[in-house]
Formats: sequence, structure tokens, C-alpha cells
Amino acid sequence: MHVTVIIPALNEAGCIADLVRAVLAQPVAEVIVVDNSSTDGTGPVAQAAGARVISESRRGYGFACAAGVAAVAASGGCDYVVFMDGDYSFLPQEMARLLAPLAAGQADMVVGSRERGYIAPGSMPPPQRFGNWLVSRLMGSLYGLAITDLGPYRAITWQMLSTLTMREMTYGWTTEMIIKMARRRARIIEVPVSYHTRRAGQSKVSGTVRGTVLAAYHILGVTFRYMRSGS
Ligand SMILES: Nc1nc2c(ncn2[C@@H]2O[C@H](COP(=O)(O)OP(=O)(O)OP(=O)(O)O)[C@@H](O)[C@H]2O)c(=O)[nH]1
Ligand SMILES: [Mg+2]
Repeated sequence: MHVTVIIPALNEAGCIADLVRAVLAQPVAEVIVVDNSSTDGTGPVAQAAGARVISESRRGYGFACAAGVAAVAASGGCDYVVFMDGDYSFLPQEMARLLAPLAAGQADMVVGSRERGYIAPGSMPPPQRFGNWLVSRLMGSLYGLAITDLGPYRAITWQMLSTLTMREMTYGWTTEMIIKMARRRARIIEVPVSYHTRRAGQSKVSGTVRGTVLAAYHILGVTFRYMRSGS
């Protein structure tokens, strides 16, 4: 099975090399680090560690993820794509939990749930934890989806991913993907994963007031949008 791991990274030079090496120790074909205009040398550091590095100058988590997906498409696709943050807050050695249900043909997407797994003390500020809980519940009532977390550590078949027309290019990327998969009646499974405090560098989202407010705004917006529109 051909697995490509996409890691969006903005100023993660402090831990990206260790992360890339740990991911490459898993049965993966390729690690794509999308360097989102970092100023700390994240790209060259990731490349030296063995990643394929591509650049995306437009700031935004979604833009970075989308650039990774476009790079996979340009090189002919793969079997499964894993998304993972670049701050080493998720563990590469838990990737098998995400991939096993795909490889067994039991799911189209596997979402790593921190709520079902382990949340290290201090790794998830209360507003983020509450927001994830709230949006997960909303997804249950609006889209009939039983999930407990908006997991950024996820695996999805290329067959499905390549046909999703993604629009949310900042904070709403993950939410949009989960909702679009639910609306297609795709098979979505949750597995427990553990979550740790970022190993280095600075928070861009949940550790800042600006990031928290913007994330809440975009995530709630996309959560309700697909109640009405079809795509
Ligand atoms: N927010 C944000 N993150 C980006 C961007 N480009 C890439 N990323 C990466 O997206 C991942 C998630 O961002 P984090 O800053 O870790 O957000 P967070 O996990 O809510 O915050 P922490 O709890 O401090 O880790 C990291 O790997 C970032 O480097 C961008 O333009 N904006
Ligand atoms: Mg993080």
C-alpha cells in the first residue's frame, strides 16, 4: 500500500526533522512537508531529514494541506493520505491505528480522536477542547455523524480525497473534509490517538486568542454551511 503523509508546517524547524524521521520509520512511501512561508528554515531542515518539501506562500492551514494534495495528484496519486501536524503533537508510531481500517477495507476515512485517546496535560486549552466537543456534537445532529473530535491526525483514501472539492483554505479545512465525507455517506471510523504539547516553536491556533477566535468563526461557519448547500 502506498501511503503519503502530508504535514503542513509554519515555522516548525525546532521539531520537523525529528518528526519527519519518525514518520519515515513507519511503512510510508513519502512524507510531504508543505512549508507555508516559514522564516525559520523549516523547509530545508525537513528536506535534509528526508521529506519532499513543497512551498505554499498563501498563509493558511487549508492552503498548505491543499498544496500537499495537489502535489500528490501531480505525481499520480497514492492509496492513502495521512494528515498530521508539524509540531510533533501526534505520534507517528500510532499511524498504524489510522491505516489499519483503510487497509482492511472497513473505512474510507479514519479520524484520530484525542477524546477517545489521551490528551496530555496542557496540550489542549479548554476553549479548543470545548469547541471540538461542541462541533462534534453539532455534526452528530446535523449530519448524523458520531465523532468526538475534529482530528487533524487523519487518514483517508486517495480515491475519496481526490474527488472532494475543498473550499476552506484556512481553519475550516478539517471540518469541511469531515462534513463532506459524512454527506457522501462515506464510512468514517474514529480511533483513539494521543495528543501532546508541541515539542518546539510557537502555537498558531489554539495557543493564541486570535487563532482561537478565528478558528471558532471559520469552523462554526463551515459546520452550518453544508446544511443548505450541496457541495
Ligand atoms: N495556523 C496555521 N498553521 C499552519 C499554517 N501553515 C501550516 N500550519 C501548521 O498547522 C499545524 C497546526 O497548527 P498549530 O500551531 O500546531 O495549532 P494548534 O495545534 O492548535 O496549536 P498548539 O496547541 O500550540 O500546537 C502546525 O503543524 C502548523 O505548523 C498556517 O498558515 N496557519
Ligand atoms: Mg499544534
